[in-house]
Amino acid sequence: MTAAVIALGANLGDATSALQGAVDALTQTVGITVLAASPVFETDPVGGPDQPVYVNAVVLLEIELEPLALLRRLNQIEEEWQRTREVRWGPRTLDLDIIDVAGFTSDTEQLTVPHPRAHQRGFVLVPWLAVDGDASLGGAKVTDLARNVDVSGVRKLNPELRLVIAP
Ligand code: A4P
Ligand code: MG
Repeated sequence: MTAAVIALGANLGDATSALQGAVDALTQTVGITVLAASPVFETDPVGGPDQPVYVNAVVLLEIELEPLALLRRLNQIEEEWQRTREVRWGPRTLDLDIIDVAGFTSDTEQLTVPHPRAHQRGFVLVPWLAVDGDASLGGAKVTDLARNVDVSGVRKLNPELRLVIAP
């Protein structure tokens, strides 16, 4: 069993349903156990064209799959939500990124782990800390990383929305 951290994001269509749908799909995948999910955050878009606000969350997994098999499964779930890729950092119905996999690194275009931009993105670090206050990334504490990042555009939904992990 290997620990893995996944970031979820969406800003088109019924974005919160897409995040919940992704958690449901992960829960139903052989070789994946969803251990915990952060609350859902509303976040101002970073980069890309003028686009709607996002919802973002982070889930903690235990995987018995190879990281590339996990990536393929994430891409499949994105496709189930009609994910298209037109503009870099553009709006999307569902984005599932592998942030970190315990004991694993990869530096290819197909799969870069740890995720090369996670350490500078409030929309990843803040939800991650909300589900794991002791998290670390590439040898740094996520609390320390978050101190050096502008997190003003990251807001918890009110009332708080938690993704449900079905048994
Ligand atoms: N790929 C390589 N490494 C990974 C990885 N660790 N996890 C490859 C997932 N995929 C990885 O992915 C393009 C290719 O990256 C895939 O084919 C895969 O093999 P993509 O989902 O089309 O691209 P992306 O997610 O748009 O790219 P990128 O550069 O990872 O995006 P970022 O940096 O995550 O930015 N603002 C807010 N507020 N919230 C957001 O969620 N997201 C982005 C995307 C921009 N601004 C945002 C948000
Ligand atoms: Mg992505």
